[in-house]
Amino acid sequence: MTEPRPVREGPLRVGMVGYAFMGAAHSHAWRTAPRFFDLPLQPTLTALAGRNPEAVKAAANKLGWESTETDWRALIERDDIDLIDICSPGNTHSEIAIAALEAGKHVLCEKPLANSVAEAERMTAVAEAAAARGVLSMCGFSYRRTPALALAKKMVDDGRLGEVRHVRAQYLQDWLSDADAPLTWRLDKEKSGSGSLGDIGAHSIDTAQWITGQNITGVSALLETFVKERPVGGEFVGLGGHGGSDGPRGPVTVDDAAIFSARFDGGESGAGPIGVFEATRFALGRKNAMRIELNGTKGSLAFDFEDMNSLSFYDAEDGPESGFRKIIVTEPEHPYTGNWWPTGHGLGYEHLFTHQVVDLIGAIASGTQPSPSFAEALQVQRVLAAVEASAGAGSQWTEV
Ligand code: SOE
Repeated sequence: MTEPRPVREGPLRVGMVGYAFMGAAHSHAWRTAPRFFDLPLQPTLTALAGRNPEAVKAAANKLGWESTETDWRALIERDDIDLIDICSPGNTHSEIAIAALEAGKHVLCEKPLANSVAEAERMTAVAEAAAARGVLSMCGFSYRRTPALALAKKMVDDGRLGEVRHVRAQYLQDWLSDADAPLTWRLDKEKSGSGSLGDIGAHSIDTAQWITGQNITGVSALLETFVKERPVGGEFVGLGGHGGSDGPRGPVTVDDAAIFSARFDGGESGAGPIGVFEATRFALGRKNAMRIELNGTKGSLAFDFEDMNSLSFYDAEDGPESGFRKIIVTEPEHPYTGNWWPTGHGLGYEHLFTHQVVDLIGAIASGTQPSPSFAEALQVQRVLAAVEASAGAGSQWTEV
């Protein structure tokens, strides 16, 4: 932790790299945060960077950015930018984040932090040196900012579950079930680092470690690529789309699905839970089922993002008539929700990103390390690497 510094006030001038799915979600967050939260620093959408001049201008107009750059290096050189927000594919993260931090810009970097442990280690070393100079960084594990998951963490911290014995985490989507869905950058290992594992499994890993306050220490894993070649080009819709069955096809170089079992380090008590994880884009009918269930010595918690405004809680102390009860996480006392709508008027996916920038702005203003830090994201990266190593060695138990 860095020592708290005097509270800063004024603008926080943001420069963002990339403007697709994550770029749109982050733009919405920067625009919306000051309208619903009292912020110590006022974000301005100062400049957007992308390689194609026409496309980046069109995106800037649509998403509300004041100016554009066609090279991220130019963004970093500008003295009217305080923070670089990295929303480009994983293979670009380390170079941009390191250059930005060394130039004295705060950094928000999409997850997973990098495409390899070596890159993530370099980023973390630079981030720690920058933090000593008051230049801060955070990785965008946005699900931490889901009110129901933030409440789950609080309940675990408050001891409502007792000692956690089981972690059961699944991240299920189905947008690759169509064998003719196009070959996009998310299916290219060079650009994305890995497939379901890093894109969505990373969220489950981070969420599980954060809620339990424990690190994963070892894994045994299986990875599978069901569709080995996909159409090049084609109609791209949302994350997937349809590429047509007759044109040229190229190789899918990442996993379509990942499953692994895991041990946790036990934190202060030493007796850690065991975990089961599953990440896939082939679970037909499951659209964004980011789920986690925890069973402890005193109770259980269950969450599914497809019903994101609620959390299920089983309290063993309720006696023989007890059952899972559904907490609608929209009360003013619940995390983040008091700044939005009256009780019962739920939130959506975009709110996670708004909460993320609210927390980041608060940390920058007070000079404290935001979480997840690059060091926390490096631990997730190490778990991803252990999963790949284990799967490559016939599911052999692999220490993180
Ligand atoms: C971003 O946080 C992200 O992980 C995307 O990269 C996934 O594709 C999405 O489905 C969940 O959010």
